[in-house]
Amino acid sequence: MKKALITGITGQDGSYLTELLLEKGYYVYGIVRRSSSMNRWRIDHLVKDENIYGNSLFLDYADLSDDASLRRIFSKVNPDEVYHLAGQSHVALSFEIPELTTHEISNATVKLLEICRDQALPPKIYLAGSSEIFGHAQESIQAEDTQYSPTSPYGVCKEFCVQMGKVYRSGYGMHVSNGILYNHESPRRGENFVTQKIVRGAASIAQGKAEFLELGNLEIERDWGYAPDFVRGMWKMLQQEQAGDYILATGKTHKLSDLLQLSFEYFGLNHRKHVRVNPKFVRPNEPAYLCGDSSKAQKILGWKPSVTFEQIIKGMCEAAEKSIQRGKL
Ligand code: G4F
Repeated sequence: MKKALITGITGQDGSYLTELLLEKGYYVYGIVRRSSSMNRWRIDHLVKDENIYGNSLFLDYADLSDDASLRRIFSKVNPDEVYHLAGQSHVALSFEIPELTTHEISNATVKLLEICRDQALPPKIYLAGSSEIFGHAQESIQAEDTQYSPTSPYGVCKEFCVQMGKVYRSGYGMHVSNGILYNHESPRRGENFVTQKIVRGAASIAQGKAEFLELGNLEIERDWGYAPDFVRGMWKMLQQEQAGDYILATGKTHKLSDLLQLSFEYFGLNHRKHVRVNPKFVRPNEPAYLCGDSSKAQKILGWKPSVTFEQIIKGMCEAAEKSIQRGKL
């Protein structure tokens, strides 16, 4: 049985990846931060399952800013594969806290790469890159060789990690793959990302708990995919003999107004009557449009997206409706 170590196991991608790896018969080790408030709801069903937790799934306290705790876990686990998903993941927030973003994304990645390099048998490594590295790209559809032109501290840090991944791959012959992922959503998406904010905002308005939803830039267009599809791509990258950089994207974009229309209509509402712009949610700078070409992943990994944008948003609306029924929204 292979052993996988996941940083960021409690996040959207970490939770789906854990399910996938457990299905595939892995031992999964997750690194969790010690904190006064438990934020493990995405993996709660696995932790509460006695057949899983303690048998094939293990959680260890460590922190990416704490060298000793990380090294201890590596000595204990000796992982075959490392999926590095942790770090500040909110683009808008990176303008507010650029230093912490740099620390959590860039420094932490170098630290992890160095620890992996020190292992007797360095594990295969997945690094979570982002379409934000393309920023104001010249090409309307970006591929792996499109020039990077990030527009946010987050994008710059992610470019740094992608470049570092290449350096460790070419310099030390390590198996480091960069996943350059476009937006990917699911019912487990955090509430401060626009899909979940809109779905839950519409649900609140439908219940009479609010009258308006305040958003930032309404003129954007994004390539939104489905998170469980994307974690399949991460795993496939580490099953290749050669490491590489891969874009995971659907190749189809939608406007924010499409997202608003689908979500509000699901709850029987007209979004035009309930949405207003609040400048506090407008970012200082950002790409208006991002669309990815995943031909390389399709050809080499045999990866392709399986769920449409409409299905993703419907699934998120259904999940919000269930939360309402359980009195949780
Ligand atoms: O949902 P978002 O916050 O995601 P964003 O910034 O694109 O980042 C996500 O996808 C990246 C991959 O491309 C990841 F690397 C990153 O970690 C994260 O998962 O915003 C999507 C779009 C933006 O253009 C934003 O300006 O929606 C626009 N938007 C408009 N009003 C808003 C809002 N976004 C948020 N979060 N909140 C708003 O009120």
